[in-house]
Amino acid sequence: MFCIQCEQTIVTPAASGCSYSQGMCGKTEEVSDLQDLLIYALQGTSFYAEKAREFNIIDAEIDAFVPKAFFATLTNVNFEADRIEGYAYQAQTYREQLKEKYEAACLIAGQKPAEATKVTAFILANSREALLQQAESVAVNRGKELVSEDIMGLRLLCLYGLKGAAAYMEHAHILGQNDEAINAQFHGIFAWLATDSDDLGKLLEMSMTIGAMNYKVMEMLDHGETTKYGHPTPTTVNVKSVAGKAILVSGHDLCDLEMILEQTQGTGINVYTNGEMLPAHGYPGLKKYPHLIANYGTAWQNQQKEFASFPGPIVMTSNCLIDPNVGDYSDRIFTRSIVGWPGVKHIEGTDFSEVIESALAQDGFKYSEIPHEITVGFGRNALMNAAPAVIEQVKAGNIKHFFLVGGCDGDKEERSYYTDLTKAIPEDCLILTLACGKFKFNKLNFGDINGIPRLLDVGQCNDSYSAIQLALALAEAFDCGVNELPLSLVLSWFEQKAIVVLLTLLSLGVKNIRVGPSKPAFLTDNLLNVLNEQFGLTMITDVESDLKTMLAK
Ligand code: SF4
Ligand code: SF3
Repeated sequence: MFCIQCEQTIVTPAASGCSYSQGMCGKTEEVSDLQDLLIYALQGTSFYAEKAREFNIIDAEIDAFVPKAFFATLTNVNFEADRIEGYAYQAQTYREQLKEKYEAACLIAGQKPAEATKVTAFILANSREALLQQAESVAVNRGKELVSEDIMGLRLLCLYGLKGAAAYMEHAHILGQNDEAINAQFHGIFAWLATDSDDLGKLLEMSMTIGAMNYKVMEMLDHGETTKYGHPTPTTVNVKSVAGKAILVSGHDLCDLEMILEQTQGTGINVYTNGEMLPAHGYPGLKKYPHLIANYGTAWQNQQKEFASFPGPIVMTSNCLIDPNVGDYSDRIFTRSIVGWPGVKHIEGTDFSEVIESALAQDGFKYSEIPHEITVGFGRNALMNAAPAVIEQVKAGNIKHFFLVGGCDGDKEERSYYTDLTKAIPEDCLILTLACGKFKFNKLNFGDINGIPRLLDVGQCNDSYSAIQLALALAEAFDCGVNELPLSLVLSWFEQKAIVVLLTLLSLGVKNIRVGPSKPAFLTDNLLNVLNEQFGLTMITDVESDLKTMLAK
């Protein structure tokens, strides 16, 4: 096993990355190895998906499958060996289908078909034992002895970045969005990564291409969310429990939440959001349900404690899932889509009656707590509507600086930096936030600047596009580049979605981003130096000195 894709990876003097029998996240060696085989098999599918396009052979089912199955290998998504293995065999079947069609088209056109490569000639063994023996040859760090750590780090940066983009593609697909140009580019990049390039320049360029592609993916995702559920509007959300039966919905998938809200109408069951589902309260198409009652808990790393004390079923619609056996709620948590944990009930399709039955059979909350309200819903449209007032306050000297403090949450103690930073940001500054890292400070009272709330919650990590749009609008209003704005970005990373959002920002030319709490273990010091020279990217240090530097801008 070798996996180094997330912030909690095991790094010791003897090992860089999770490489023993189990990853820090609970992913077993077996699952990790099967995930490597799955990725390799998918790259073979992408190879022929790209080639077949030369003859306009496009298969929508396969185009949807590849990013979805790739998403299953993202941190804290799928821990089930059987399902990962099933996806790998499916990828191989799809590869052969496309190959056949492509070669037939070549024959008709009198053209020589592309020669088989290692990845297209690879045949998955037909037993688990034999598969696991094959895994080492396709591990994500295969051939590490042949290349420098910098090259390997860049390969992984590209692979993990593309994985993040695949996750966002799948989120967009669920919302009914699809873009042929993105699909074609995605397959091309995925197949290219399987060639194991050792060209530093090309790999760096590819990382920027992935970031730029992801910008289009995020735009598509934003379009999907806002056409389906309307533009989020500033909305207050209670973060305390309300007496009554309850269902908790976590993850990023708004469609699942909508189905649950529809199916629980009139049952007396209250629906709570958790983690990255919090921004759902801002969407007109979702907040119209009065039983979308409140938000419960904080970010993913606290779920074993928080889910354990939730008196109803929990639905995990996407990342991030951690071991449900620790908090002893594995019999009342349900997974959806690509998410999986051995022994946990998985729901396919659109029928949530099992979840509803589970909610009715459990106690629910006995008492209502005294409400505590926070405000969400500063999506793209709301930000644009607020922009003239914000610009006026900047011109009047009442708003001096903007901070975007966003990204993933996590377990490490150093992450208190983000709480301390937001507390220390002067009162004449606005703070934009997005993704689950916001739970480090979103219940604090930041007040307002002449009616403009100082903390603006833009939404999920999926909504990074909205924050970029505000930055572009401000730059236009002040007739300068984004880098000239009094704007500082302080990001927190944990998994591969954050990696691709960072690549997107870099590909857009955004400079001087700070990232924390620690550097991705797959990035060498050399690579960080390159990113620092080209983009001014730095790691966070301490609140006082970082703030001083940022405010001096
Ligand atoms: Fe380790 Fe993270 Fe990979 Fe899990 S996802 S095995 S914690 S690097
Ligand atoms: Fe959080 Fe997983 Fe990254 Fe969507 S839910 S930001 S960590």
